[in-house]
Amino acid sequence: MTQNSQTPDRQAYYDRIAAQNMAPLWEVLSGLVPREPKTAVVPTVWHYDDIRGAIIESGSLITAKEAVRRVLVLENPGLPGQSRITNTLYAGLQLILPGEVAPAHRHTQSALRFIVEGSGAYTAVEGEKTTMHPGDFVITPPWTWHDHGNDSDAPMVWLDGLDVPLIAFLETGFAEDLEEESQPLTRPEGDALARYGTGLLPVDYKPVSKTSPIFNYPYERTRAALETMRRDDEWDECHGLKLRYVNPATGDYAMPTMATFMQLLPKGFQTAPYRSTDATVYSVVEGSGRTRVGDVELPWGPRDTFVVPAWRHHHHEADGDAVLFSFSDRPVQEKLGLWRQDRGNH
Ligand code: 1HN
Repeated sequence: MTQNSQTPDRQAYYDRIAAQNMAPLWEVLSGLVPREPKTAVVPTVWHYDDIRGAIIESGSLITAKEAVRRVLVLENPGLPGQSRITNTLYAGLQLILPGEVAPAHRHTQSALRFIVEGSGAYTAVEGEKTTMHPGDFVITPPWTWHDHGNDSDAPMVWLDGLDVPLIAFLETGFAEDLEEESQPLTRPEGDALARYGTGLLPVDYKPVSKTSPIFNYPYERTRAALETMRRDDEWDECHGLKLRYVNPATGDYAMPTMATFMQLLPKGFQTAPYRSTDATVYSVVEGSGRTRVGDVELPWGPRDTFVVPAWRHHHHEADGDAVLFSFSDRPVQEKLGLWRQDRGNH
């Protein structure tokens, strides 16, 4: 699939057929069908200590109500101005101050929240509130009413991950606002976790959506699972100890378009080289270390966010025990039979 040479008569022909809304495939074929994924996404880290000042400052510039969602978008420097952290995913850090409300709306984009700083703010989804704590993984399924509020006495910051670019590509975005600022609550807090998140399901339960019915996976439980499992001392050479969040009603990923994971890398662990076709966003919960993507070194510590592009060899190094949350578009790729991984250097 080599590029063909341009001659004056060919160019004249291309100009003529362009007027008929046609173009020669042979001039673009190799770009359309690359030998392997070529990505504009650049490996990047956002150090929380460096950006926290700007996040807090946004709180004095605009209210959550006026902003609707007061978020600093984490823009991949390889995709400037596109509100993307990867080709298919959006990420941002959202600030909500004590007493504020981010008004209720719904949209077809799926959202995840991963709590980074503060405790005690809530999100309400389809009539149920959940109080959020650092390390909790919280879901807003497509087309569900959601509003956030902070009844605590400290600012709260979380990482938002959405499939916004993917939905834009598919041209399937719809959204609407609720008339009231906060939605009416119809179920007690903790109802979903009790109903679906204890290894039990209501006897006649049939999944009503492609998203997990659990909408807060508390860090306390996730961390305890990792801590108990580490006693087996069985470490995957590429991942350490890595768990995926699951929809208990189907066994599938918790969300239809975004896979979410939590992994433990013990003190001093260095993972083996790995790559996969799903560009992945990481949020560091505990510990420090670095991820090497080719020649690029991404040093990280607690609350940092970093992104590894698709199909780029990388490995992680943990200084002390480290816990990493991550998400990607892997469920979409798997359902289309496209997902690939490469464990090792060759
Ligand atoms: C959104 O609805 C939220 O509900 C956060 O908190 C970030 C980014 C793009 C589009 C919608 C939220 C968003 C968003």
